[in-house]
Amino acid sequence: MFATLATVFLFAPAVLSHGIITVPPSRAIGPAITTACGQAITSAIKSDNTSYVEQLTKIASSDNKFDRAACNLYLCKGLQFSDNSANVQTWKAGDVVPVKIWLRIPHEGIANVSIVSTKQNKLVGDFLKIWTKAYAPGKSEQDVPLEQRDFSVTVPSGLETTCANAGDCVLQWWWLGTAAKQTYESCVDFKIAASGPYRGLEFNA
Ligand SMILES: *[C@@H]1O[C@H](CO)[C@@H](O)[C@H](O)[C@H]1NC(C)=O
Ligand SMILES: *[C@@H]1O[C@H](CO)[C@@H](O)[C@H](O)[C@H]1NC(C)=O
Ligand SMILES: [Cu+2]
Repeated sequence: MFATLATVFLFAPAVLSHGIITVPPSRAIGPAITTACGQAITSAIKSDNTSYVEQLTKIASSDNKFDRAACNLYLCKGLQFSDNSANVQTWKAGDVVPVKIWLRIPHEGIANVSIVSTKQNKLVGDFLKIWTKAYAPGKSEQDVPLEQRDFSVTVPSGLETTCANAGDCVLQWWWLGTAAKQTYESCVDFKIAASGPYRGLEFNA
């Protein structure tokens, strides 16, 4: 009995992998992802929200409810804005945003943090963080340098139009375990607060 339990615990981390943004709150499942991506993807993310995209792609290929046009697994793992509209961060240029990653299982590789416009799945502006090597080394979360999983980013200027509306942009953390060939993504929904000369008036209103 004990041996069986020990075995379960030893093997659990290999099944439950690998990383997700925990601060600010990141995109999670809801009814919209089931409509777009099918029940199999929803169930997979429900059982492990740190899983990698290649695994989800495989799962999707055997679910005929997977809608390729509506579900881009390479953008926030297919997680949908409409399931997360209650969790939108409001930022303005210059804000320093603390970001925490739960790096459940490391796989050494490369990573970056960027703003992505969701309509085009395109990078907006420069990378906010970039690791061109040696991201997430070691065997357990403690082996990963703290600055790779607990850092902050500064909200750039110039997003006032592109990211004015919730759902148009996400803050995306992207990580590729180069040897493992596993891609991880996690997204935070945000909008840029209206700013400029009318700020005082709004305040008084
Ligand atoms: C991810 O799953 C963990 C439990 O394993 C949970 O505590 C956390 O809230 C989930 N995060 C998201 C964004 O779904
Ligand atoms: C940064 O992340 C994107 C995904 O948004 C990825 O396609 C790209 O290869 C990464 N670039 C670098 C230099 O890490
Ligand atoms: Cu792995």
